[in-house]
Amino acid sequence: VNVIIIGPAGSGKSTLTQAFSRWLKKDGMHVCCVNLDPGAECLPHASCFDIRGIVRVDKIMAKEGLGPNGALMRAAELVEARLEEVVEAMDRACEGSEYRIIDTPGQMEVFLYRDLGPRLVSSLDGRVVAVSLIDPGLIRRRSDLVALRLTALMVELRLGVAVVEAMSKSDSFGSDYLERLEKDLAGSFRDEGLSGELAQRLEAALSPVRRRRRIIPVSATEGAGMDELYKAIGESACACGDQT
Ligand SMILES: Nc1nc2c(ncn2[C@@H]2O[C@H](COP(=O)(O)OP(=O)(O)O)[C@@H](O)[C@H]2O)c(=O)[nH]1
Ligand SMILES: [Mg+2]
Repeated sequence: VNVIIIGPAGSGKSTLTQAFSRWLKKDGMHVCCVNLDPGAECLPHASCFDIRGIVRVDKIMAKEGLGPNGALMRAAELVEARLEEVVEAMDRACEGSEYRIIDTPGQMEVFLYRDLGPRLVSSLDGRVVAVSLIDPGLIRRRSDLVALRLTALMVELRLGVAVVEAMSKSDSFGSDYLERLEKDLAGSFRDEGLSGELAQRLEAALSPVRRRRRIIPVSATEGAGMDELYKAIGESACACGDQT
């Protein structure tokens, strides 16, 4: 199984990659972590394959005199141009592993909205499930949750893979937090003005998705929710019917 971790910058992708791989390895599973973030400064996980061996944002900044954003875009371009080679090297590095966890660039638009994500996904061997991470720190009002959940749909649309939704940093909120949020969503958004109105309409349109896909709370720092995450990934991988 290939598990692609996607989410906004700072949502906890790299930390989760490390925690989840450690949890899987505890049961003797052969796990391979892949770093696809050319801009990562230091990583919490030891990766079998690291894109920084091919392209590094800091080197591009120094060599081409670009700022961090420009250099990241340039890095994505370079990776896209050498994608075949990247996938081959990644496959070699991960040979024999049952589970491959792929950590994506800090800025998710680099992976999601450019060619990189869709092209990479279509070159992966075996089943692919994406974990769309929601950062609880970005939720100030109910319409924020609706907006953040659209990311999972965008992942489905752009990558065409099964998606599991998880909320990171569950150690920072109470155990009934998600339940309360979901209940809240059923109420009126009128107090949130124009964006509330739109959020309410989106929420109504999306409620079938919401019902089939529960948000899984996970804490990478405390190792909580890993079993549920594993189960949800397994179920999604089977549900998409690909038996390779
Ligand atoms: N409290 C808490 N903080 C976390 C957790 N996971 C990540 N963080 C913090 O969130 C920040 C961003 O994490 P990182 O994994 O680098 O995010 P990324 O940009 O999505 O890869 C770091 O300061 C982490 O220490 C968690 O489970 N609990
Ligand atoms: Mg990261």
